[in-house]
Amino acid sequence: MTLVDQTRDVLGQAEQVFSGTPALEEIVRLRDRLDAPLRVAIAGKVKAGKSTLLNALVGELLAPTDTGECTKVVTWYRDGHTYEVLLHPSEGGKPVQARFRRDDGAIDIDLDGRDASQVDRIEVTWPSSGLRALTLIDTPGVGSLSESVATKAFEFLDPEDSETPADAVLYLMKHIHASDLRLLEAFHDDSVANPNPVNAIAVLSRADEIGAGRLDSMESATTIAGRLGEDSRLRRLVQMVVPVAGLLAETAETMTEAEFRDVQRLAERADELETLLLSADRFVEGRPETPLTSIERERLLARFGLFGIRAAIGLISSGEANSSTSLSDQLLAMSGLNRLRQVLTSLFVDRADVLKARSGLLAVERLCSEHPGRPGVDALEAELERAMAGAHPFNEMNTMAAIRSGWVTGPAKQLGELERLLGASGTAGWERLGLDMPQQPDVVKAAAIEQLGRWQRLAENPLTAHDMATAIRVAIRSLEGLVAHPH
Ligand SMILES: Nc1nc2c(ncn2[C@@H]2O[C@H](COP(=O)(O)OP(=O)(O)OP(=O)(O)O)[C@@H](O)[C@H]2O)c(=O)[nH]1
Ligand SMILES: [Mg+2]
Repeated sequence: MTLVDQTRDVLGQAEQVFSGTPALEEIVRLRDRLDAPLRVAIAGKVKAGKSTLLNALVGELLAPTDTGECTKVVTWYRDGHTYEVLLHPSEGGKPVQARFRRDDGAIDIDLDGRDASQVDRIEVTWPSSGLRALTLIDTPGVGSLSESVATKAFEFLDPEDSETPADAVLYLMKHIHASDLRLLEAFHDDSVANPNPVNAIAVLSRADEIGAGRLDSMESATTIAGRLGEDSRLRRLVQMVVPVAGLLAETAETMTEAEFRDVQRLAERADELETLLLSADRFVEGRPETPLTSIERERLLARFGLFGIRAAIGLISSGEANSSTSLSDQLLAMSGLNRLRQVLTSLFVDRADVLKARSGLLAVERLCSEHPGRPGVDALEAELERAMAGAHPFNEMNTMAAIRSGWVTGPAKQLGELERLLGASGTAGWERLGLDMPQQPDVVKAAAIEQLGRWQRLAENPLTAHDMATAIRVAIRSLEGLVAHPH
């Protein structure tokens, strides 16, 4: 029986235990979630670049990145057959359909006179291949605006308080900051392991701004992200830190021919523009003899950022990019979005069933703890315990979290290998085994057998510390799984 089927059974049992109570509705919703795409929330401080990154990931300009009322409301973007926008009122009750428009920018939603505090969330259904595998949830920035918006984002990410809408989170940050860590901690729970990095990835956002627009900005961002990824405080909270220049990625994904031509015109005068490109103000106000008007330049700056304009001019003048397609491909590669997509696939999409099952089981656990005396709750809790303890993917997650929290100690290299075996860098066989690329099943199997022997000897060695041996035994099970079903 798969973990999802097992979760479906537990939810079925919960439905009986809570029939006739308000909790029933939530349980039905939880069951529907098992068949729907994984839900990933994009969170972070105000103006961290959340909506921009969402658009880049979808490959369309959907989420508004201005200062409108809608940026203060939690907004879901999901794939579907028709275009629809639903508003869920804060006071509860049925969602209402909202009018919306879309010209050539973000979706412009008419809140019909409501302000952000009167809308609990907006649900946008938008037919888009970029939303097929993941439903994305854009959250209002935490840390300024009004207190109430900030509090809402905290509640939204805290499974202890309410039904958690997200199975995983992408946390955007420009720098590591005490309040960033607090927000991340709020998203984690203590039931599977506390804190648990399995369903969180950090993005070092607006990476192009790190070197003040210099062309080596992305390299600096990669170095900083690597260092942050080694930081023990962060390692307890997220699986990894990926640098992304979201604006560049968004523009690369949605670049028009007219924009390409504008950059081309600038590139023809690349030499004269050098001093103009030293700062955004100079670029916009620049000399009148530049090929574009200052309004055109301002628009270009808003789309590409200073780094993006420089990079694009460089690629065109050197002849590396001679069409809008080749320019957008190269800017995309530079932006770090491809890497983030890879990470999302191997850590979230490929593991979607486990993460969804986890959300479902944790929600039932919370319902049980809220209704301790209710008939049937004890039996349900026992069933829950069986499902949680018996599932190897959960053991892998717990062990990974234990290593990350410093509860398992040992040589760093060994711990790194263990994490990888447990799926920290992806759950495919070759990723777990540390092979360079996808391999045929017989190659995976041979490598798994070789590594299995080594870890078994280590687990049996009386000098191996107890916690380490326990962790190794979980990894041994993972290896045995690969030997039986190499993939
Ligand atoms: N240079 C640069 N600017 C960016 C980047 N990402 C976003 N921006 C700009 O930063 C501003 C805020 O971006 P948003 O995507 O709206 O940020 P947000 O986190 O959604 O903001 P709130 O929802 O208001 O908290 C916009 O003007 C973006 O164009 C980036 O990677 N590089
Ligand atoms: Mg936003």
